[in-house]
Amino acid sequence: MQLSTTFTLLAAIIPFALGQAAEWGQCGGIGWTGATTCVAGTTCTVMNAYYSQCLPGSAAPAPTTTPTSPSSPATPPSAPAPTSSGLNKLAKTAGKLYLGTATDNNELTDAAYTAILDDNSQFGQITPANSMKWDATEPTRGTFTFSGGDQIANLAKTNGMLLRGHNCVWYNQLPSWVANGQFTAADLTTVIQTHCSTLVSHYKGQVYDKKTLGTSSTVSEPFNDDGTWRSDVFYNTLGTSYVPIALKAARAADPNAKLYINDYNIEQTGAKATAMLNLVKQLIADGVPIDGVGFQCHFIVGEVPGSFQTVLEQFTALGLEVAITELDIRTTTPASQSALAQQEKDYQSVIQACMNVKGCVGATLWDFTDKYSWVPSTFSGQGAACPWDQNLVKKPAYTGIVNALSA
Ligand code: 9MR
Repeated sequence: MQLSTTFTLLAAIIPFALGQAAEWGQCGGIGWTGATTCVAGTTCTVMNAYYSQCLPGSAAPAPTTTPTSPSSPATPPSAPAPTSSGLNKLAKTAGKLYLGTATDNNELTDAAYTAILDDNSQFGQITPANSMKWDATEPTRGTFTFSGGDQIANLAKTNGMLLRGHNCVWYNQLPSWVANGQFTAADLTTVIQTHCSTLVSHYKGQVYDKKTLGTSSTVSEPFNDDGTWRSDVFYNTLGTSYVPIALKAARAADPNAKLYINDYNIEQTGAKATAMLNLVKQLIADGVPIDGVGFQCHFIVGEVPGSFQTVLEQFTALGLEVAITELDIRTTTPASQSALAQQEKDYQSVIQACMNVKGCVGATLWDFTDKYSWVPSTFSGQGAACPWDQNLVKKPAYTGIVNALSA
């Protein structure tokens, strides 16, 4: 699933009555030739110009014609009533789908860590940090291994959490047979289609509740920071066409999965955000399935971009949903008291931007504790990026998130 996109899987699919789309099924959209009415108890709802879906409830009558223009941003499904004051419960109370975290398989033997991870009042969604990536799932061509990803998917199911897949197509963590494959365009097309299709099919319906959305990255990090396309095996062999190839394969594998593109340094107005906007506009114009854009939000203390909310709104204005997919805010270590105080403000402002944008469905921490953060091994002398510290104790950053979710 790593073409810097994210797709959402709807859980259970109710068998559909002849001539009517099933609950959660597609019921309209440009190019759609299937059923345009929904089974009883559901309503055909325009998600965007290219995708209408049968959602539970009986509000407006189902459209009988194909929409021809983009609709308003998708509204997150209503959230269950809160039962406690953990981050996820607060997020749901505020109308978001979830507050989630990344996790990794090697962390799951740490009982003190899993005691927090497994608390679904804190986290309502998890993303596997590594175990659904290409090197983990198809290490040799045609041989798929899902054991690591399944462990995370099963954890989500056990804990009543949403699952965001990560990812179909990404330049990084590719096995050498892909990265150095010397493919023809036709061969690489087949390789992408097989990988995305097999991966998305395997996790089809792997979420706990049919009323909620599981998500997976389909395409990740297609751009350089200056907004030009990243040079990798996909772009160098197929040009920009690798993006629709992956998205279409994912949609075919699970029509109910929401498809996202995911990137970093698109959180502020500028060349890279503009490149992503232009990409998704083109995908929509071409009828390519795309449901949302993920903003990774790997930030630095004191440097959270002021234009983040504006950028989120530029994407939701296209009828897409948006999500914060990999949030952490790093600083020089050891962190000073003033840095931790600034980090609290920074977490609050990032979450507040999502709160202020209706089409922002939720936020995912890129792990919740400094104990397992990717930052120190990548940025020498940097770290302390998460809301819980090395000892699994909450930092001021936690309060910043609570303040935004409670505002
Ligand atoms: O958290 C992941 C870390 O364990 C891996 O070593 C690293 C390798 O590339 O990938 C990290 O996750 C990345 C994510 O998949 C995509 N966006 C950037 C994340 C941080 O590097």
